[in-house]
Amino acid sequence: DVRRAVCPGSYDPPTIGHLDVIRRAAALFDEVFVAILVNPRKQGLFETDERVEMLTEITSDLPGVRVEAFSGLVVDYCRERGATALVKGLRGATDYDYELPMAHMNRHLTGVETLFLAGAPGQVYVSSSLVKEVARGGGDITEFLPAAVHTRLLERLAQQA
Ligand code: COD
Repeated sequence: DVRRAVCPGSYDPPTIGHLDVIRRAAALFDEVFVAILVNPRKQGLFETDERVEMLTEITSDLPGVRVEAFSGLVVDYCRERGATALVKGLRGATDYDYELPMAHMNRHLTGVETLFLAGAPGQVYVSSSLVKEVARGGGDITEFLPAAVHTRLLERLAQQA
């Protein structure tokens, strides 16, 4: 039996925190689908295609990991891919409060389980939104992003300036 999991998120852009969760999920499951939510109501800094490219690049050393975009409900995406679990990172109580209702609702909908991985201690303050805010202000965020993502973020902000 092939064990499949989904790591869903916005990934705008992917950070070292995201990558840590994906790596650890890949060590636990045969196949991991990194699923980028297409949200037409929320304009991100990066287009969906760009997020797919970045995640594909930074996970290229991980066999069994695939990157895709999805829209609609994450439980339907899981069903289409034959995945029985969602894997999410927990940075702290705020993530927990946000994630718990979704975990219950998703299990109610299709029986899909949610596994929480404790965020790596040195990375629990890393988020896409903070990284973008600090980078916009000219702060150094090199160590929080995979190198390929860091380059793209600086390029994008320079374009906007
Ligand atoms: N350390 C550990 N984990 C981290 C870190 C870090 N530094 N940074 C991020 N993470 C984790 C987050 O906790 C989260 O689990 C995941 O990485 C993705 O984070 P984001 O910010 O990119 O993505 P979110 O939180 O905006 O994604 C939300 C979803 C897209 C998963 C959610 O909205 C969803 O499933 N939507 C689909 C529609 C749906 O099914 N809705 C009903 C749900 S009941």
